[in-house]
Amino acid sequence: MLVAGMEFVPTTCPYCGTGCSFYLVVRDNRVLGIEPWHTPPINEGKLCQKGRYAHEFIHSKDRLTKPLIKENGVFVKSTWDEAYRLIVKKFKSYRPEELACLASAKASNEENYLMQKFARTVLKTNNIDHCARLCHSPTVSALSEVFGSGAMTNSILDLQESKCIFVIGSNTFEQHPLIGRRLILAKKRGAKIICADPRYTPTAKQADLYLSMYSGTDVALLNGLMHHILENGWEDRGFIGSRTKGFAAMKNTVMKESYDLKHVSKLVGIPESDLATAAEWIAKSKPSALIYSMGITQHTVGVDNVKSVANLMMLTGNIGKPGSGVNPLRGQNNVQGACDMGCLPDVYSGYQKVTDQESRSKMMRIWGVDEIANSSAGYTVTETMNLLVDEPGKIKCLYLMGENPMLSDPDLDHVRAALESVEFMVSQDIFLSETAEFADVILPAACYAEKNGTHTNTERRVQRWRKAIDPPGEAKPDWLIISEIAGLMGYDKQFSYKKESEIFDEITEVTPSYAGMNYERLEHPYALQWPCPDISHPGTQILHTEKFATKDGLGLFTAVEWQPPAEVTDSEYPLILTTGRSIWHWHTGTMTRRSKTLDAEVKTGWVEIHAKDAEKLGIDDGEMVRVSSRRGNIEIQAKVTKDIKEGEVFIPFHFKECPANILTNNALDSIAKIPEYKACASKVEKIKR
Ligand SMILES: Nc1nc2c(c(=O)[nH]1)N[C@H]1C(S)=C(S)[C@@H](COP(=O)(O)OP(=O)(O)OC[C@H]3O[C@@H](n4cnc5c(=O)[nH]c(N)nc54)[C@H](O)[C@@H]3O)O[C@H]1N2
Ligand SMILES: Nc1nc2c(c(=O)[nH]1)N[C@H]1C(S)=C(S)[C@@H](COP(=O)(O)OP(=O)(O)OC[C@H]3O[C@@H](n4cnc5c(=O)[nH]c(N)nc54)[C@H](O)[C@@H]3O)O[C@H]1N2
Ligand code: SF4
Ligand SMILES: [Mo]
Repeated sequence: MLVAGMEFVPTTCPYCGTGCSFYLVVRDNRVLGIEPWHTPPINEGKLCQKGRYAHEFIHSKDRLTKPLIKENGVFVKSTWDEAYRLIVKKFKSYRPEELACLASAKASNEENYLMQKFARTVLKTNNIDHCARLCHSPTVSALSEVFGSGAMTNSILDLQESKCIFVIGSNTFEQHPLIGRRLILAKKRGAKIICADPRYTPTAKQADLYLSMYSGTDVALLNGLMHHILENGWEDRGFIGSRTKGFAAMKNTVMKESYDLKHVSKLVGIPESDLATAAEWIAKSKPSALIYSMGITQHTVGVDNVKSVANLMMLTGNIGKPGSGVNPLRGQNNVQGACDMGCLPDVYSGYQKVTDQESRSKMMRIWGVDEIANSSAGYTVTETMNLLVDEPGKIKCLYLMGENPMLSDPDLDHVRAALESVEFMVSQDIFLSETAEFADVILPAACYAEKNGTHTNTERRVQRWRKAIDPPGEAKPDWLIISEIAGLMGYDKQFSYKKESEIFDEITEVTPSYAGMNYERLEHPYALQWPCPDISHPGTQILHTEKFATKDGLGLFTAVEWQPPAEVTDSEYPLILTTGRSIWHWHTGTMTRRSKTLDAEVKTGWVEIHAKDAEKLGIDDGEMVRVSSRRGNIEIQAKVTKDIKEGEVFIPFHFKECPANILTNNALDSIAKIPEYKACASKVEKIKR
């Protein structure tokens, strides 16, 4: 569309997994602003503040515009030729097991697909992972096992059909604001909203029933609700009998005395009567939906938490129907896609296992190579970081695309030690991040407005990015950089793409759930939701309607016992620290802190502390305090409030001058390998000057 010399380019928001659409307003190769695009169904032209100002970082003066090579500790501008020559020489010098790649949930499906293809065909390693590990890896592990598919079962619009929405460990109004809007619309249509969170968040404030719980007590809470439902005979026997297995063992566990409401109430810190009300609403509302996010997954018991959530919704027959479901809200704009594309150490695209010989042979055939990475799973990013410190020399080389672990991984002193022990590291980013400082070569990438591609939102909807302007200076799209390096490593035939749609066509060839898609079909403002198995298939809004995606078609109940977090409070560290986000900022701040509007609203971090705890410590609102854990300490402003549970403190992790991750615990879930960002022991002190 062209108006008075201005072009309106339709595209999708680069921030969160909601996947809102808008127009970029372009003139003279510059993005001037953002205008609403009303047709796409998710946001109907509405945007949160990040989407509204998603153009402001694009033309930042400090965008990377040329490759940089570190010489004697200083970054020096280089040509692409020089940078590529060095990278190829180094990559060729390592054995497959000495290399690891990190893909990016900020980049497109095409780019992520190529990154894992590069790792597996060129470097011959399965050591590929990305930030989903820190985020929804328990969802992928647990829901794949119990439902046969790790994705959100229902859709964003579908939430409006619900009669009761149970939000647990998700601050939907701040982290997925345009999904939050659907909660309000559901509420207007009579739905009851329940919110379980240790903080009285903007989401909790919209709820009809707020359950103020301690961090790390979710399984106890969920088992308690199931205990009460079973005690009252409110379970859906028809659904349990025809669609599931494993019920008896699950029932034996939740019916233990330790999960009756009296015991649970004490452990989780919620009045018995509120627990009883929640159980009754969830069981009787028909349909009820459940939404969860990081409050559930970021624990050493993340997988248990997700299985427990699945138990509750199967028990009440709330799967496979409109307005129901287990709805993990995926975080990054394309974290669903980066997982779908196989940027995980154990699967190719479409979750086809690297251990499966048939899948492996198929990949080799379509990729046109005789050899790819072996058939055992590679290392997760959290394992890689540990190995770098514990067994130096085992992994020697890192290729990172669009990730900033030096602020986003737990226990930053540990991360620093890990990055310092890497022999050769490439960081491909749009900015020189805290992590890029450790690199030997930095490659300048194009951002979302400067390339074509697709990305997949939290409800499995595959939507287009459309190129509006050229990248700054000599920056290139990630897909082109990866293809050029592959070409120079001797794989020019396998990476000979001229444009993004050619990569997408290959994705649809190897990935059954995307098989019926192409760029032409995705031009429609509604795009398509996977599974979309053939070219006439309309896409899928609700999963598991007739049967589950498991081998026998049944949903699997699991007996799950509550376990405390890896680190509990004591007299030295008496406060539970939990971490998370603000509506105004994005993760490590590389983009939002370069947006003048967002930065003007919230300039730095804070620690939320309950007024009674603050009073005991003699701390005033706004005062600088020291927060410590067993791993380190930071100085940060206190926000004294009644909107957090007593005994608990909260810090957003966006701000490099007061980084929450100095404090967090690197203890991992044994299956999903996610760190426990949501509960560790801490103390808050006045700073004596
Ligand atoms: N503005 C903004 N939006 C974002 C992001 C961002 O950085 N900024 N990041 C995106 C990404 S990648 C993700 S993964 C999502 C995350 O989205 P959310 O998971 O909604 O966000 P968080 O703030 O990490 O945590 C959610 C809530 O969990 C609560 N919580 C803490 N501990 C526990 C617990 O033990 N149990 C329970 N039940 N709740 C607990 C916290 O108080 C918090 O309110 O947001 C996405 N959206
Ligand atoms: N304490 C604490 N820590 C957490 C969490 C928490 O709740 N608490 N949450 C965790 C979660 S859920 C997540 S998802 C992670 C996120 O962790 P990260 O993914 O490391 O964080 P981001 O800041 O989103 O980093 C994305 C990087 O990509 C770059 N980028 C943007 N667009 C492009 C592009 O098109 N191409 C390339 N090459 N680069 C691009 C950005 O500049 C930035 O450097 O953080 C985790 N860390
Ligand atoms: S809700 Fe998410 S996708 Fe929508 S505008 Fe806000 S950040 Fe962008
Ligand atoms: Mo995330």
